[in-house]
Amino acid sequence: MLGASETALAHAIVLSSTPRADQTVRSEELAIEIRFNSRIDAARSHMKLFKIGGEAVALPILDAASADTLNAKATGLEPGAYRLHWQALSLDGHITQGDIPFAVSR
Ligand SMILES: [Cu+2]
Repeated sequence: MLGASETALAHAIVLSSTPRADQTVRSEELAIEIRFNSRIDAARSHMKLFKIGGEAVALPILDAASADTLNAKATGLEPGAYRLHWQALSLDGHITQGDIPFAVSR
């Protein structure tokens, strides 16, 4: 079990992401990639996309180009504010999670 203090000391740290936090994207489809500082068990990790004021959609995790990334695809993006929630299991057995806010504009 993870205590609150362990969760705060996240082992899987996001190094970069598409979209970046607070980025505005203009396309209807978005190839999502989150790169971590450690190897990730993609089969036991999750992503969920929340449209602010709208519905939440679970995004299937796609086969990743490398072992330290999570990939997914968002489609049918309408203009608005979004929050991408991720939960990742790193291979050392620790679960970490976080949120990436972004916006869609035409
Ligand atoms: Cu860890």
